[in-house]
Amino acid sequence: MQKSHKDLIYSSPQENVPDFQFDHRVAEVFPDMIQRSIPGYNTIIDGIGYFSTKFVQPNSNVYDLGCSLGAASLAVRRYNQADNAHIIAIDNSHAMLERCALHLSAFKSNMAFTTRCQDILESEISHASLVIMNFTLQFIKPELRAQLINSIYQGLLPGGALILSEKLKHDTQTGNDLLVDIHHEFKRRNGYSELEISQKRTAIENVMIIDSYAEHENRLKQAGFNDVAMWFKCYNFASMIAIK
Ligand code: GEK
Repeated sequence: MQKSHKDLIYSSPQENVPDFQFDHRVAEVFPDMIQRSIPGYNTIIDGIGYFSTKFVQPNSNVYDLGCSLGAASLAVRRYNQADNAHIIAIDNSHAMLERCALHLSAFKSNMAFTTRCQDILESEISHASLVIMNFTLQFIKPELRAQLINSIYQGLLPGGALILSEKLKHDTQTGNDLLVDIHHEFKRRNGYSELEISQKRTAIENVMIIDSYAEHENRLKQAGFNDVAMWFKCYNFASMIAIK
């Protein structure tokens, strides 16, 4: 494993905060950034590994879409013994994928893997027993999300599942403000300053557009998933499992 550094990207004042990008600077600090920013991240990764034992079928594909450094793929490979299953980890950030390949190859497993530097909107999903989108859909243009969920549904085998984790918007202003506030408190307690929190917020606001749970559930149901369960929620972060 390569060493992960402390996330200090937004610790000094920036005159114009540019839009957030998954570049080399972010890849270098990503494990620290994601741990200190997403409540329950480790629980979700571990849950993905556990669920994979229920869904991964022999001779099938598993897709990790927007894999970053490969934490979800690693959990699946750690938990899973399915014969001849293959994991395909996809990310369009070269910096992320380079490190992901190193992480995955450092861990021995029966499950073969391929890494692909590709836009997930252009990735063919086929013969899949499990598809994972762990905090990735929120970075896809809202108008393109339904088509992506439809193509995942089409590429899944009967009985296959999509695990979808997202930051959520709450329907009412007061409720939403409370969830945003407690999430910021979570970040403060993890050592982020007010400046870091507010500059990160500015950087991400045009890049990460979040939906409500109802919007996700409707989109998943429209695509054909008739069993959608929210299995994790903490503050405004949730993970759903949608079964074909
Ligand atoms: C984890 N799943 O640790 N095509 C491919 N990749 C994309 C695209 C796209 N169109 N858009 C964004 N990404 C990971 C965490 S991070 C979440 C996922 C976060 C990639 C982007 O490069 C980044 O690596 C990832 O999606 C989102 O379980 O940082 O909040």
